[in-house]
Amino acid sequence: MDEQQIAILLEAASRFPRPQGVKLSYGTAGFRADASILSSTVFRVGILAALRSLKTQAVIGLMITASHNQVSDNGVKVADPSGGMLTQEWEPFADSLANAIDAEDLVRLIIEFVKKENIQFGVKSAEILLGRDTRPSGESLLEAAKQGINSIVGAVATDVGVVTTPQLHWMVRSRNKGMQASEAAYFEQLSNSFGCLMDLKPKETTANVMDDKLTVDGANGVGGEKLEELKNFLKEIVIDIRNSGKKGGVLNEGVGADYVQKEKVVPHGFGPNDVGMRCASLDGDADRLVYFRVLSESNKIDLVDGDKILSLFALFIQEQLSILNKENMEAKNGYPVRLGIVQTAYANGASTDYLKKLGLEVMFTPTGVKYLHEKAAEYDIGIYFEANGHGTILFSEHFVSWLEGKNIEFDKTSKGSEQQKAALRLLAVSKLINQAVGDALSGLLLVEAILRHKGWSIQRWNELYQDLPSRQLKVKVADRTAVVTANAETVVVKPSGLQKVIDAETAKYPQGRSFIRPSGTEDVIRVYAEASTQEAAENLAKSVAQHVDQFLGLGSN
Ligand code: G16
Repeated sequence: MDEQQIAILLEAASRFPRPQGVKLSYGTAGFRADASILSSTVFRVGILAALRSLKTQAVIGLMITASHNQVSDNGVKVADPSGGMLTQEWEPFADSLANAIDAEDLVRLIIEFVKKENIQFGVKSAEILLGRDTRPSGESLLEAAKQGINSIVGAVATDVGVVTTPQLHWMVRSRNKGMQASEAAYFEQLSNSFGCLMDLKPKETTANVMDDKLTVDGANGVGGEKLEELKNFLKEIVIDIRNSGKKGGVLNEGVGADYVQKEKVVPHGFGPNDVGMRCASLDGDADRLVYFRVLSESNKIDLVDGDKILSLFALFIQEQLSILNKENMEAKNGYPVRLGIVQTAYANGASTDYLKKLGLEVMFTPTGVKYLHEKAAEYDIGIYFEANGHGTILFSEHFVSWLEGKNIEFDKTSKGSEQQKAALRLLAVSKLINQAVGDALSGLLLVEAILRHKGWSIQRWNELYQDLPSRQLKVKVADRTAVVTANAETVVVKPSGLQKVIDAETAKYPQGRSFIRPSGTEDVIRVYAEASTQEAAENLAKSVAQHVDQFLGLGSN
């Protein structure tokens, strides 16, 4: 780094002083906090993104969002060249940059890191795609990010405007693959592959057993707005969008996937007229998706969560593979496709049992798609989902090339056969489902395509297995970092003695299971409990929360 670069950085950094007494950490999905204290953090992440682009010689993404958090919060996360999350190896650097005391300290850290990583300046320019969700604080924070990027000589910031988080990740991935990265290209890819799956529907299910109409809760965020545009490209599907933010509702307040999944009640804007209908809910930046059915009992829903979306996808993929393999496995050149499932400790126990009964390999990782994604990428087809509705399906490049070759072969030998249709369906899924990150819009279209393929109603889908009753609570504590967990967050290592009391509480309930973990996006400890009845799950969650409070809390429970 030359003197001129150092001088530019010092000058720019002095315009973004760090607020006193705030310690931030990169967390489950980037930095998140009250928007009013984030300018210096976002400025510094702008610098980090530019350095990452120089290091990888590829396009990097920077997204301003706090996803499911309240509207007054905001956050920032970085997308790597693959379109996935920032490599975990750089997270400690992100932490130290965000917490650098002043401009001099910041520049010292940058110089050290540039040397350690051998980042070359002036060889190639850096490019960063910038996106933001609809939060009112987004515009000024985006400006801070631009200034961070501009303080690295040769770095260019391209503002793609208001987008969903998965759209930005998709664009980064596409750009680095030399493909079109516009929003129009995204809508086109999703609608074309959805159309392809519709064309390949078995004839006998075209007489509809299901309702064509889907009603979507847009969380008063960017997802509803984008779905309004996407639906113009779609045939064979009627989508009614509510809570699109146009009528003045507040982002994530009594609406959205996080609210619906955690509280298991109808979101605002839905009511008795919707009883029995197929409904879906997106979160604030449209990377999570859950479905639900309004029950006649006031305010209650049947929740169809990420685990059930995962199960539907797994079932469909497994069916297509078995059609394909009928011929393929008997032939000498059969491809032993490795299909893997990845879940977290939040997965309902009944979903894991169901997936295992299908004969599938199920793996567990800690919470956060960055962990699930990494595991799923080890398979030819890796399906990962968190119960909260965040997930996707990854197809290895090797498997996609094999499928493409197979399809050409079928064209010559058995055009229009069931095997060819299965190959084409799998290829369409690999294009429809976002390969970069969990995406509520592409996930929604795949659910809709599979339900139409099978002629299933939401009720039929929900009957795949019956969820064990569960309850989630949060506990405010003085310092959430005091909780340290192990074994994919199922065991508390610190504070010592807490796991013992959780075990003792859990043992009191048939089919009881409970764990706690520090949130990576809010200042709380999360408590999860599952048991054979709803009352038992509630009681177990409550007593574990009380113990957490006694060990670490503010004494409010
Ligand atoms: C983010 C991550 C998700 C994760 C969630 C957990 O969601 O992207 O993978 O499940 O955080 O949050 P916490 O650590 O607070 O439990 P989102 O939708 O807020 O970006």
